[in-house]
Amino acid sequence: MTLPPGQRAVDGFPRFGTHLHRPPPPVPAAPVIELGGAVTEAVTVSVGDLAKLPRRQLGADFHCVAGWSATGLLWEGVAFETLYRTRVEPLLAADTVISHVSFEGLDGYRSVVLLEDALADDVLVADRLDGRPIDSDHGAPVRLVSPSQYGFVSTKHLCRIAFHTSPPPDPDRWSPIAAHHRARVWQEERHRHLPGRAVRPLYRTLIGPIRALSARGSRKRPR
Ligand SMILES: Nc1nc2c(c(=O)[nH]1)N[C@H]1C(S)=C(S)[C@@H](COP(=O)(O)O)O[C@H]1N2
Ligand SMILES: [Mo]
Repeated sequence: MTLPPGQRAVDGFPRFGTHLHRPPPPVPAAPVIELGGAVTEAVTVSVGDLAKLPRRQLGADFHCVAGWSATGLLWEGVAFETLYRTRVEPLLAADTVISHVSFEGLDGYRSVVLLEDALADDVLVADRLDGRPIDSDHGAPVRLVSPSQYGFVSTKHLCRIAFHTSPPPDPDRWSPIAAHHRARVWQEERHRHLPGRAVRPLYRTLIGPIRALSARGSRKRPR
């Protein structure tokens, strides 16, 4: 099994976000995803309606920027491209050129990617993992999954997608661990200002403690 540079396989699929000990947000009774930003009119798509768009399955490994990889996951959902072409493009004015997309979670989390990366073939708005509805640990009711990019791109508990014609303001811009704006795992694009290799040793020492802190995350995935 080949993993991207600097990654190591872990057992199972830990809950391993930046939220650590915080419990996952409750799932609303009638969850929706808001489509907003540089659209002529913001709309909401119910998660139920989303699931009726043409569906696809995706087998992939999942790579956290801290260096662990969960292998052999099976996701199911709707390609982001399908959502974009059918629900977003009709809302764009003729002279609007989208360059960036942000994905926001019910817990206030947000990731930003280039539109061209979001439209890649392996980017899904997923509602199932390994044959079951996605549980709260992994992003219920729906999450983004972009396995060619580091895990921080894959916003869980997705509730809003915003479309931008220029890079949205980034409060973490000057942080040493500011997210790389492409975050491609095979290019080891971990951070914006630091070479990917440079942070490997530090992260490696943190994986154990982070995993322990991430209360529900130490559970092994049933096979
Ligand atoms: N809403 C939300 N999404 C999130 C995060 C988060 O804290 N909140 N953490 C990100 C990070 S850093 C990683 S590695 C993955 C972890 O996914 P998992 O908890 O399913 O393992 O979720 C990403 N998506
Ligand atoms: Mo991560």
